[in-house]
This record gives sequence, C-alpha cells and structure tokens, in this order.
Amino acid sequence: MTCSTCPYCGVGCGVVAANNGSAVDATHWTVIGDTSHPANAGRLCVKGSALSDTLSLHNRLLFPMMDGQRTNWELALDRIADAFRDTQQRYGKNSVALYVSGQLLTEDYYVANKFTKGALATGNIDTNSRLCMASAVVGHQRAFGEDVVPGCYEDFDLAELIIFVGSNAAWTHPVLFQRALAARAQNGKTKIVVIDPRRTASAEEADLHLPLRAGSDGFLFNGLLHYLKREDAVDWGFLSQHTEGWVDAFTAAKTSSPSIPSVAQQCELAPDLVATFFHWFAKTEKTVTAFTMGINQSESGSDNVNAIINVHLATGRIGKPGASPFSLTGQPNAMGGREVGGLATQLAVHRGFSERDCNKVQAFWGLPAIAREPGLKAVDMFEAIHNGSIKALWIIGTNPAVSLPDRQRVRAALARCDFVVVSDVVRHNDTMEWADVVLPALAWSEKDGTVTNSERCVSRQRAFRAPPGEAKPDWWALTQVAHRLGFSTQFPYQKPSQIFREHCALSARNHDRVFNLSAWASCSDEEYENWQPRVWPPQQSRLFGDGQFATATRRARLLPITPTALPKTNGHLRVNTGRLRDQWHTMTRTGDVLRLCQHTPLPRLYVHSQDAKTLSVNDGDWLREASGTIRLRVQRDDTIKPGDSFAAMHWTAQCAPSAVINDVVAARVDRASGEPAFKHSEVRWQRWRPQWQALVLSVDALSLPHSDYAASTVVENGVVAELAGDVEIDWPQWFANWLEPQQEVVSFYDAAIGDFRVAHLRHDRVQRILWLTRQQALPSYLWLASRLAQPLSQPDRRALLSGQSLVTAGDNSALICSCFSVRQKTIEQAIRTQNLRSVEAIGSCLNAGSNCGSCKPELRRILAQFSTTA
Ligand SMILES: Nc1nc2c(c(=O)[nH]1)N[C@H]1C(S)=C(S)[C@@H](COP(=O)(O)OP(=O)(O)OC[C@H]3O[C@@H](n4cnc5c(=O)[nH]c(N)nc54)[C@H](O)[C@@H]3O)O[C@H]1N2
Ligand SMILES: Nc1nc2c(c(=O)[nH]1)N[C@H]1C(S)=C(S)[C@@H](COP(=O)(O)OP(=O)(O)OC[C@H]3O[C@@H](n4cnc5c(=O)[nH]c(N)nc54)[C@H](O)[C@@H]3O)O[C@H]1N2
Ligand code: SF4
Ligand SMILES: [Mo]
Repeated sequence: MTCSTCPYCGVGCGVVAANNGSAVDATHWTVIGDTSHPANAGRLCVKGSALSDTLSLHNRLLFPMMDGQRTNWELALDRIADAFRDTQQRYGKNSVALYVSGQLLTEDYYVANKFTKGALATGNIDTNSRLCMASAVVGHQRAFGEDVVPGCYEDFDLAELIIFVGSNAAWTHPVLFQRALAARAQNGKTKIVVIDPRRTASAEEADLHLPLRAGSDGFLFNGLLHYLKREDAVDWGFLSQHTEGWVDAFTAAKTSSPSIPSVAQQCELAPDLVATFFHWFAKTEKTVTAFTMGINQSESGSDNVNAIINVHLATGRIGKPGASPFSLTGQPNAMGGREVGGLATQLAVHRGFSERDCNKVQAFWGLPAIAREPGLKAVDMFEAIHNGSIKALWIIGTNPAVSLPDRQRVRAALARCDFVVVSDVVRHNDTMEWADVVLPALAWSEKDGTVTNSERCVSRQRAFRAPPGEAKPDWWALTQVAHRLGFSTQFPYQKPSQIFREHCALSARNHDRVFNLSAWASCSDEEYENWQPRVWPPQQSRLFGDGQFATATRRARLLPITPTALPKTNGHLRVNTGRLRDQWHTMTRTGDVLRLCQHTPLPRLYVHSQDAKTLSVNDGDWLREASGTIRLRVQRDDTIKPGDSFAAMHWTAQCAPSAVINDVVAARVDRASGEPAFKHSEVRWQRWRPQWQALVLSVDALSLPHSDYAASTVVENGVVAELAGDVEIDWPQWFANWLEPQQEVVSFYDAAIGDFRVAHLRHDRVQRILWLTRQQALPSYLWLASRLAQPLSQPDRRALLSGQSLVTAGDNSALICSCFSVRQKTIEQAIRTQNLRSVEAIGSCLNAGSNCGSCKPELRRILAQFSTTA
C-alpha cells in the first residue's frame, strides 16, 4: 500500500494505491481515497476514482526520440545541451526558453527554475499557470504583498455564506464542493451563492445563482463594496489599522457602481437578486469567496481578484475561521510552481528581481550569473518564438499547441522554432509534432516528490510502480543537461529529497516573507519518505487574521477598481470555454478511459435555443466559424444565456481536429498578469450543411480519411468517429481496404441518394461498421456501438440495413453517474416505477450519485422534469 496524492485538480486529495495481484499488470492496482488525508478524508471525485484505469502503458512514451527516431538518453541530452549552448552563444542569453507546467512536482519545478534562471541565466521560463493562476498571483501580491492564499478548507465547513464566483467547483473541485454541501446540510444555515453566466451544475446546488453578464464581475463587487460602506457594514477598525488605499477604492466603487439598479443593469441581473446577494454578504461575518477561472481568465482578471479581496478587507474577513477570500488552484501543483518561482515574473521562493533578491539567490545557488530581470510571459514567449527572437524551447508537462489561445499562431511559432524539446509521458500529443527531441518522463504512479494544494498543504506524490521503459524523472533530465553545460556542482541531485531540502533552505532566507520553509530544511530522507501532509508556514492554516500583511507597511492594500464592460458582440456569439466533469485538460490521461468518456463523449457547442433558432440549427447540426476551419456540432442548452455559448477546452487535433476551441480564442490578455481571456471570445458562426455525414465504428483503431469534420471517442468494445464533409471520399473503397480474409460483409447501398451502410463481420461478430448518409441526420451511435464485437442477430441485420429501427432493448441513453455506470433511461424508469422522489432515494435504489456526488445536480434535474410532467 502506498499513500500518494491525486494528480488532477488543486484540491489535492490523498489516495492509497494497493496492488492485489502481479506488480506488472496495471489492471491489478486499486486506487482509493486516503481517509487520513486532510484534503479529502477518503473522498474522491469521478476522475480520482478512475485513476486505476489510467495506468495502462499502451500509449506511453518509453524511450527518447530524436528527429522522429528512437535514440538513447546520452545522445538526446548531448543534443539538447549543444543546441541551448550554441543558441545562447550566437543569439544571446534570452534566445532560449522553457515552458513548463503546474503538473510538475515541486522538485522538478525547482530544478527547472534553477536551470533556466541559473544555468541558462535567462528569465525565460514560464508555465501553464500563466493561463490559470497568474491573475490571482497578481491580485494577492497587490493586496497582501505576497502571493499567499489566506484561508484553508476548514473554512468551507465553518462559513455561513460560501460564494463560488467564476467557478464550476461541482465539476472542477468536486471534493471541496461536496464538502461545502455537506457542511450546509449539517448546520442547516450555510447559504451557497454561485456567480456564473451559465446555470452550471454548481449553480443547480446553490441557494442563489447570479447569472451575470460575462465579464461584469468588477461591477458587481464594486457595487458590493459601495453597498457595504453605505449600509455601514464595513469594519472601520480593521480598515484603519490594517489596510491602506480604501478611500480611493470606495470612490472608484461608487463611481462605477453607485446603486443596486445600476449594478443590476451593468450585470444584466434582476435587481432583487443583486439586493439579496448584497444583503447576505453584509450580514454574514463568516463568508468565504472562492474564485477560479471565470475571474482569472479575463482581460480584467487581476482587477477582478482585487475587487473580491477589497470586499473581504473592508469587512475584515480575512484569514479568520470561516471568513476569507479563497483562490482555488487549478492544477495539482500550481501552488508549488508559484513557490519555486516557476513564473517568468518571479525569481525564486516568492522573491522578485530586485538587486538584493538577485544577489541573495545567486549567492545561494553559487552560480557565475543568474537572470536579473523577468522573462517573457507565455503568450509573449510564443510571440517571441514566432518572430524568431527565441530559437530554442524546452516544453515540459504541458501541451501548448492545444491549450494556448490563438492556437494556429502557436503552431506556426513551433514550426518556425529552430529547436524544440518536449518532455512528456505519452507517445503522441499535438505539441510533439514539432519536437526535435522528445524525452520520456515519469508519470503519476512512478514519480516521486511533493505537491502543494490550494490550502498550502504539502503532500507527497509517491511512486508505487517501477519506471516503464527508459522513462526518467523530469528533474533528472534537467540535471543532466545542466551538467553538460558545466554546472555539475550546482546540480548535484541524486534524489528528490535532496532537492526538497535545498528549496526549503533557499526559502529559509526569506526573513521578510510568509513563504519560509526553514523548519523543513533539515528534513532527513526518512522524514521525507514518511512525510505526512502539512501546511506552510508550519501549523499556520490561516494567515493575516491578525491584520499583519506581507507589505512593507504591514498593511493590506485595497485597490481602486475601474471595471470596463466587454464590448458588444454585434450579433456574434460570445464563446465561453472551460471544463467538462470527467475530462482532464487535453485528454492525454483521460481521453481513452471509457468510464470518463461516457458523460460527454464528443465535442459540442452549447448554445441557447433562441440563438439556435436564429442560426437555423437544431441539435446535431453543424456551425462553422465564418472565416476559418473550426466546425462544431450544436447542442441547445438553455442553461446558457442568449448571446453566449460554451465549448469545452479538452478536444485536440488527435481526436477532433476541427473542434479545438483555441482556434477561435484570440490571444487577448490581462495587462497586469498576462493571463489570457479564455472565457470571452467572440465568434461569427454560420450554419454548415455538409454534403455527407458518416459514422465509423471499429473494434480496433482505424486511421480515418481526411475530412472537414471528424471527432472520435472510445466505446465499450472499440472506437467510434463522427465525420462529415463537402469533399467526396470514396467511402466504399476506403472501407473495403479494411476488409480482412474470412470476414463477411453485410451491406446496403441506396444508389438514388447515395446512402451506404456496411458492416464487416468475423465469425458472425461485428468488427467494423460504416454508416454514411447524405440526406438524413446521423443517428445516435450508441446502438451501433453496442453491436461491436457482438453477434449480429437477424433483427439486428435488418435494423442495420434498413437504417430504421435503431432502438433495441437496453439503455443507450446518456451516462449520468460515471462511478456506477448508471444511464439516464434507467434512472427515469426507476423514478417512474419505484416512485422515487429524491436524489437520496435514487442513490439507495441505483447507487447513482452515492459515491462522489458529481452527478447529483443532473439527478435533481431529471427529478424536476418528472415533477413538471407528472
Ligand atoms: N473535471 C475537471 N476538473 C478540473 C480540470 C479539468 O480539466 N477537468 N482542470 C483543473 C484546472 S487546471 C483548473 S484551472 C480548474 C478550473 O476550474 P473552474 O474555473 O471552475 O472551471 P472552468 O470550467 O474553466 O470555468 C469556470 C466557470 O467560469 C464561468 N465564467 C465564464 N465567464 C465568466 C465571467 O465573466 N464571470 C464569472 N463569474 N464566471 C464566468 C464559466 O461559465 C465556467 O462555468 O479546474 C481544475 N479541475
Ligand atoms: N480555451 C481554453 N483554454 C485553456 C483553458 C480554458 O479554460 N479554456 N484553461 C487553461 C488552463 S487553466 C490550463 S491549466 C491549461 C492546461 O493545459 P495543458 O497544460 O496544455 O494541458 P494538459 O493536458 O494537462 O497537458 C499536460 C501535458 O503533460 C503531460 N504530462 C503529464 N504528466 C507529466 C509529467 O509528470 N511529466 C511530463 N514531462 N509530462 C507530463 C501530459 O501527457 C500532457 O501532454 O489550459 C489552458 N487553456
Ligand atoms: S477533487 Fe477529484 S480531481 Fe481533484 S484532487 Fe480530489 S479526486 Fe483528484
Ligand atoms: Mo488551470
């Protein structure tokens, strides 16, 4: 049994991995929640519960690659060292860069940062946390003097008002969200407010949902600040003794948001909703405001964060039991990355680039030179690659060809870059297309080190499997290149504990910072091995409650916020992007786990039915961006405001080349933080009527012909792809190519309209199906998928050939509960036949919703339909 930490979201749940069979066979591992971990006390969400399904090695990168060919580590490392050295010699220190990830362990991250800012002596290291946490970092630094989250998870138990703003925590931080729901159920008085333009799964559970206009949060929180002052609900003692800047902050708040009606108008909210929210906030001392990407990923992201912190400072609700602003971190180690200084704008251990800081860090590292100024932030870094000023790039643990905005520009930049290294755990991702060298990293379950979660709790990720193939830790690869560049003494690392101690020792020089791990600098190997989760600073789960902040004056700062409304969209749709419940980012780790693919198997653009009508589209029809190549099938969804739309960020060129949403997300960023405004793009869509549409199903992977639209996913016994196009493909010929000896062909061809349905069978079992239509809509693939690898009965043959009756017994409806594989139709039937009246009753009857609870909002929605149709 090994205790480790879940590698997904910033809740940082503890897990226990146990092997109940052969150590070689991945299928024998079980991964369950760690009941002793403070973050989750044993609970896991759907993704955490499915961790044991992600251990297969079939897609793993097992050895280094150079120019597309297998190579060995020595040659690969030599090539990297030579390329970085030569590039710097010819074009200067700043002609090279690293782009890394909040999914690295703190030890990997520390070495990556020291390697770049020390060995390469350039500030050009940035991370995908720029796309995620940068606005929160700036907000914290401006208000508190340091990037510190003042609260802890226990505050969600103690709060009487919990506000989730720009956060769909029910899907993205599920264990914490369920904890908030449990606290509300137990104490009976907590109220939950969700502030999100969409009626999300989180909003479904809220006591109050404010479906505000996209980008109007600044007006709302300024309005609240002004209201608090007007209603005399501010803590004048706290303000005058422990803060500064409030006079200007109040003036700015009054100017932008003078009254409830004006706020209601700016935010497109009913005035009574605004009034209720303001009233609850004013009267509830124990208030937690949790915020994530709806706040951070905006051109006014940093100001949004300070607008939120302002209302907490004005009421003195900071770092007190049940009362704090709370930035939820996205990735498992976004916080650790900020600790080591992985952002281009920080030097190391919460230090900036002042002469004094640089001297201190340089002396500690014992290096001849280090970076003395900030490097380029992610979007600027890729722009510099595009314009040729950065010529060598090392990407570690992130997939920028998918996840950065204006993806085509990023792809072009990668194509122009002289030398690209990618360290990853999978054999293929979209970014690797341009890699000169690909290095196999250790994945979760093999790697060893520490991570820090949203509440500053440092936990161990422990290895419980041997490294496969030639995979190595990221810190090791960086260390080897540092040696080749002449820095063996400065990079003496043999094991992660050594790096951990060095990081703690460097932070120990932070006499004027909150971030100081001196207590752990002498941690022995054994203590490191047996490390129990603990927060920094040691034993201080809450910070700033005493009114002493990390600024020079020890006072916190309220900032004057001047919000600006997003420009009108001129009839185009606003595109909001974000996450689905069961997928992780660019799907390299979750995209072929059946259990995680059934909730939302294929990409869709979710639009309000009114907009669907205006665009003359129905469910399943295609929209295409007027000038580009992106195409998405529509799903009408009235949880979205008219004029808005939503698309998931997850799909990549690997599985849905024309549905990668960052094709239409422009690289507009927050000026202070450099964080992209992923939530607020504007797109001119038009209906696309393809000449043909097809479904291809197969028991094994097929390489599909190039078409205007293709999207694929895994199903129980194989894979399925939806395709559509204007350019003709010789489908009968293409499909016949896959025919193997001894396979039987069952086919139907309607020459008049060109429809074509064909199946290949072996021993009467279905191997592959092609379903091509020119006039009908595509049927749901669920019935066809359920036939894969199965014997085809006579009625099935008839159904397949006639294309008529695709409905048979069994439940092929949407998968609602991933934990127990319970589908919608089964739930509806149970509600009807057993007269179920509550989510709990459904849980007792079918188990649905009784494990992680992520599907409870959907269960509630199904129940609600019954009460209205009854
Ligand atoms: N299932 C799952 N969970 C994850 C991840 C994952 O990939 N999958 N990734 C993790 C990571 S790295 C991150 S950063 C977090 C992100 O966690 P979240 O921020 O909760 O997730 P998102 O879906 O990106 O966006 C949150 C919400 O912001 C809303 N929003 C958009 N515009 C606005 C606005 O102007 N104002 C307000 N108030 N809201 C707005 C969107 O409608 C959306 O519901 O999730 C983490 N957890
Ligand atoms: N449109 C839109 N775009 C977004 C967002 C959005 O809301 N909307 N959100 C943004 C946010 S908040 C985030 S955090 C980013 C995430 O975006 P990315 O970081 O690009 O996404 P991941 O899929 O997590 O990429 C991680 C890569 O590292 C690999 N990997 C996993 N473990 C390891 C390891 O231990 N070592 C190494 N070397 N590699 C490893 C994985 O296989 C994968 O290729 O996306 C951003 N992009
Ligand atoms: S909430 Fe889910 S994804 Fe996040 S750490 Fe816990 S189990 Fe992992
Ligand atoms: Mo993130």
